[in-house]
Amino acid sequence: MALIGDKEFFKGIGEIKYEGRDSDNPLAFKFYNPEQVVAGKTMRDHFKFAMAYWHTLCGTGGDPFGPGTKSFPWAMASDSVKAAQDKADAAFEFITKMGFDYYCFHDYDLVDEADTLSKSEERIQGIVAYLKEKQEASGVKLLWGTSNCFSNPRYMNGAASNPDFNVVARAGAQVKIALDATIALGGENYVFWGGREGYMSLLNTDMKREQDNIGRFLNMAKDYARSQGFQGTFFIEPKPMEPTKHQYDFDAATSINSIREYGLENDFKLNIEVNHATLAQHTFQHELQVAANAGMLGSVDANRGDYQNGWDTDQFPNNVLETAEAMLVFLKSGGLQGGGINFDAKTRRNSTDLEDIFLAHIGGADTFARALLIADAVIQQSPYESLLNKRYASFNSGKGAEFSAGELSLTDLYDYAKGKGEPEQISGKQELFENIINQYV
Ligand code: XUL
Ligand code: CO
Repeated sequence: MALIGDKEFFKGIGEIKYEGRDSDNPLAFKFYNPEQVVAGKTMRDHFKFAMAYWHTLCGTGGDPFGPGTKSFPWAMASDSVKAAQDKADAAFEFITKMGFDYYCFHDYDLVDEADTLSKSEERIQGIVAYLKEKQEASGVKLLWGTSNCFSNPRYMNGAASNPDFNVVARAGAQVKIALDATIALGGENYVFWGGREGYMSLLNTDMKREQDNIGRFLNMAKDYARSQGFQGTFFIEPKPMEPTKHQYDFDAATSINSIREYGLENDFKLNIEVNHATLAQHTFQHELQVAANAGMLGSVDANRGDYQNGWDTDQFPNNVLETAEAMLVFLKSGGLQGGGINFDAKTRRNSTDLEDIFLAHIGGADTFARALLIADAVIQQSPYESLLNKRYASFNSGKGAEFSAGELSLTDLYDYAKGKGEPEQISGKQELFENIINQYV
C-alpha cells in the first residue's frame, strides 16, 4: 500500500498492527485482526471500516462555548486548493496507517465551498481528480459520498423540503455535483442524511407538501445517478431531531415507510447510526433489526451517545456489551448490504494530540471486533439460539403451525382457546439470556 508523499502529518506513528489482547502497545489492535475469519468471512470484509472525512480531518472541536482547540497541520494553507490537497494527503496517510480500506465524505469536506456554484463544481472536480490518483496508488476505496445541504445558511429552512423552489433547485444542483464526484471515484454507495429536512413549528409548515417534495427529489437523484451508470445503493440515514425539532427521517421504521411510499424500495436501504438510534429512544440493535426485517440493513455509522444528555455527542464506540447485542443482529441477518462501518465519531474537544485520532479509531475497531467474536461464540457455542427457538416452539406444530401458515380464522382461535382454558404462565427468561451474553465476553 502506498503512502505518504514527501510530507508526513502523523509523524512517529507507523502502520497499526494486530498484536492481540496481551499487548500493551496502545497503537496496536487488541481484537481487530483484519484477516481473521469469523462466521465464514474475514473481519476486514465483515466490517469494511471507513474513516469519516468530516470529523477526522475537518472537526477542530468547536462547541457553542468556544472555538476549536485543535490545530491540524494539514489545515495551514490559505489557498483552498492547496489546503484540500493537504487534507487529502493526511486522509490517505491516516487510512493506510490504520489499515482501513474505505473513507466517506460530504462534498464540502473535500474542499471549501466557493462563492458560486460553478466555481465550487470546479474545485470539487479538481480534488476528485487528486483523490482518484490517491485511491489508485493506495487501494483505498470510497464507501459512500454525500452532500452537505445543511451547513450553508441558504439551507436554514431545509434543502429538498425547503418552502422556496429556488433553494430546492440549488440543493438539486449540489446533489448532482456530489453524485458525479461519487461516481467518478467509484463510490460504492450514496447517503442522504436529512440535515435540515424537518421542521421547527407546524404553524408555518405544510408537512405533506414538504415530504412529497423530498420523495420527488430522491427519485430525481436516483434516476440521474442510474443514468450515469451508478450501480451502488442509496442509503437514508435516520435521525429523530437535531438540527430540526422534528426530522422527517425520525427512525428506521419511519424512513422505511417513506422509502416505500415514494417507490424507492428497489434502490434505497438504511444507514443506521448508533447515536441517532439512542436519540430516538431506541437501542442501536433495535434499529438494526427493524432495517434487517425490511431487507434494508445497508450500512452503519458507528459512534455512541452519552446517557446523561440528549444530543448527538458522536463519541467513539467503546461499549462492548451493547455492541455485542448489535453484532448478534448483524450476524443473524447476514451482515450489511453494500455498506460498511463508518466511524462517524469525533475525539473529544480536549483530546488534542494527533495520536488521539489513532487511539480513538483503534478503540472503535477493537470494540466491533470483540463484539463480533462474542456474538459468534454465543451463536455457535451457547444454548442461546435453542432457547430463543424454544420460546416460539408452539408455532412449530399443531394449531400454532396452522396459524403461522395463515390457515386459521378468528373463529378458529376462539374455538381453540375455548377448549384450552387459561394458558400456562411461561417465563421470558431475560436474565438467563443476559447471563449467556456475559459468559462469552
Ligand atoms: C449527522 C450525521 C451526518 C451524516 C452524513 O448527525 O450523522 O454526518 O452521517 O451527512
Ligand atoms: Co452519520
